[in-house]
Amino acid sequence: MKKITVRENGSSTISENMRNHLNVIKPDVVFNLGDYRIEGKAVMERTRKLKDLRGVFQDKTAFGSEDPERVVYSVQSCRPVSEGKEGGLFFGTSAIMPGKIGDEYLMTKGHFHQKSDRAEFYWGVQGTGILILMDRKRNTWAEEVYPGSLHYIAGEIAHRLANTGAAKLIVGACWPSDAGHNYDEIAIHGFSARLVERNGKPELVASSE
Ligand code: PAN
Ligand code: ZN
Repeated sequence: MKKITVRENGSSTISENMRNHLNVIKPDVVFNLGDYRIEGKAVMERTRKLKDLRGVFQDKTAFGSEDPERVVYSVQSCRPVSEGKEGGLFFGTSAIMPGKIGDEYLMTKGHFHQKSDRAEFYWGVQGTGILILMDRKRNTWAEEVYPGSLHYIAGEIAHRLANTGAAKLIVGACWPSDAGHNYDEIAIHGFSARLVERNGKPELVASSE
């Protein structure tokens, strides 16, 4: 993981010394439209392997027969301010590998935000997938994700991405720097529906748990 250079007081590291009147400067960060990598300052990356996703997939036998070191997804994020700072934004990408565990598509852990009223935008960049959403009453629904699709995830809505295609799924995201992640609720109670392949197609089915 790359070290993030964010100042103690949470102010932006990005080009502060270049903010002189009438200066025209290069951006400190670039979203590379060739490989969809974020390059530049204050960029960090986290990779999730199967061993990090115990309890996420329903089919424990299929899960157990897989290589725990298999990479499921990675998240890059540009964090110009400290995590937790009110008023800032983070920009990120999630890249989810294609494949299934049993009949369930590879997917992210999923979370509510720690400050649970904080919203987020997702947008489809490459590949095809499904954004699984769940409200506080445990109603679960989903939106199709494809290049150009735009998804507004309101506060109090848990969210999880699944790759239903044959290629890597890449999704952009923008969220408030004070949103945080609450993984515990999903780790304990899960979503109330699972995304499985039925007759070659993705289908949301009520969880048996
Ligand atoms: C995304 C997610 C990313 C990985 O950046 O963090 O897709 O999913 P998990 O965090 O559930 O493992 C986001 O929603 N940020 O708020
Ligand atoms: Zn989120």
